[in-house]
Amino acid sequence: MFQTEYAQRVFDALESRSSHEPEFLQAVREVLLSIEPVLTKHPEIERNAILERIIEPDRQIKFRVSWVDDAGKVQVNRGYRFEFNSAIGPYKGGLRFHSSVNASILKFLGFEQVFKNSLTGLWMGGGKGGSDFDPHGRSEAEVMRFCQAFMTELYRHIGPDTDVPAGDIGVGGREVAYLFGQYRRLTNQFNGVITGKGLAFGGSLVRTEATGYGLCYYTQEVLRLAMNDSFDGKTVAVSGSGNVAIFAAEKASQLGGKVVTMSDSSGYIHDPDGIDLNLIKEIKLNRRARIAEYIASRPSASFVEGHKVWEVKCDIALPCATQNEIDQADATMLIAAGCKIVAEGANMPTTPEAIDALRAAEVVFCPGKASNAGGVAVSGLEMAQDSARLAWTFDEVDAKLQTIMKNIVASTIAASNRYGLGNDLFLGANIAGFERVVEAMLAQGVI
Ligand code: NDP
Ligand code: 2IT
Repeated sequence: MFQTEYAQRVFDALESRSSHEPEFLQAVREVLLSIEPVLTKHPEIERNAILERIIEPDRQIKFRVSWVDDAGKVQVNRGYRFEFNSAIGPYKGGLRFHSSVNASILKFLGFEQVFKNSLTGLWMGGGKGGSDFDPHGRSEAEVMRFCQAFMTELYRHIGPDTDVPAGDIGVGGREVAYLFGQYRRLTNQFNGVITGKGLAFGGSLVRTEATGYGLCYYTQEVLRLAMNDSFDGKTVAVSGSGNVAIFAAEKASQLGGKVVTMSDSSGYIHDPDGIDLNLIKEIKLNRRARIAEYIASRPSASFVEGHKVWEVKCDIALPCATQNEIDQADATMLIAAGCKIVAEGANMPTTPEAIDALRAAEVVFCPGKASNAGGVAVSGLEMAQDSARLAWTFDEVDAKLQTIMKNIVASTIAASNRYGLGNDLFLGANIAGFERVVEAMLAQGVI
């Protein structure tokens, strides 16, 4: 499967140790396959056991989270933080609260985050954490008590120069605020220990919108360079209806696209007239309700239970829900329907077989660690503002986000060209992200 003996050996060893961690193996395999030209050109990577070190988290923290629900019953969840790599900055990456959370999923996310954060050009290492707690259906008070219990263990491991969490699935502004409050109470410190905070207490403008907006800025730049084209007049399929999906849909619409689908874990809505985003925000952000409620107010729309959005014809596909949500059959449908570009807003939403199918069919494929880096990039800008004790305007942060996303496109294409791989966004992202971390690890010695 691998061209180099080194990558094969490292992957085989990982596979035998981590056979119970399929998502982690999937993420590592993709990166190792992509960076083989770098291994061949730079034998010092093998001499210094960089691969062996980069696939092993610096630190793995697992803890019990005990809390009391509204009925007075004691609940126990698992909490985690995987501090993956800090060669280029403090560990940085989100917290996921979802019933499916386990070590494999958080290790894949932490591993991806190392290279994503590297691509932003900012000083951020990689980490990820979370819990198998499911906020759906929980009261405000339960969410607060859970977040306080979670932070009561996590606080001793994190800090503004050590490890800076943020949101991810199931963790938005509400949860970040409760987590921050408990950190402040326990440490008696007010600092930039977590990003995605409210604007009243150290948050950054544009952080809420950043992942979705950044995804569209990235996609817009790729459309321009690869096809001399734009969002204008394009039909866009978005999956998910959370933080990333909503603001991807908003920016895609602002740039002239027509977003016709959104989804949640129960199914998808199709609105051929274009999704009414104010209605979606009311249902998903204000009422925290199910997406099916959309059709009650929109006669033009339909709800398809238990299906994925990829059966709807589109020019641009923006998967913004979760990992492995586009499989080979979905890719085949997208290709047959004439989809031109798939840009990942979620982390690893496309299976390896689907990526191969899309690339073989010359659908432009934008890998998440590049295309969804806008969220963590603005987290990095929030850290900078917190350190400086000042706040930039919306336009200042938005302009910096646009520059970062364009730079990611440029640096990934440049990396791909350096290795004679043409303008390959997929290989280039893995190579460019990897090279910077390797440079820092080599310079800093055996750690
Ligand atoms: P949210 O919790 O705000 O929204 C998640 C959305 O995806 C919801 O619509 C949810 O539906 C749906 N979803 C989640 N899990 C599943 C599943 N197993 N099957 C089907 N649908 C599912 O999360 P975000 O928008 O923040 O995150 C979405 C993706 O983007 C994730 O992959 C995340 O890692 C990635 N990401 C997030 C960033 C951020 O800044 N927030 C930054 C970069 C990437 P339901 O409500 O029914 O569960
Ligand atoms: O996957 C991601 O990049 C995030 N969930 C955001 C991480 C962050 O630290 O802002």
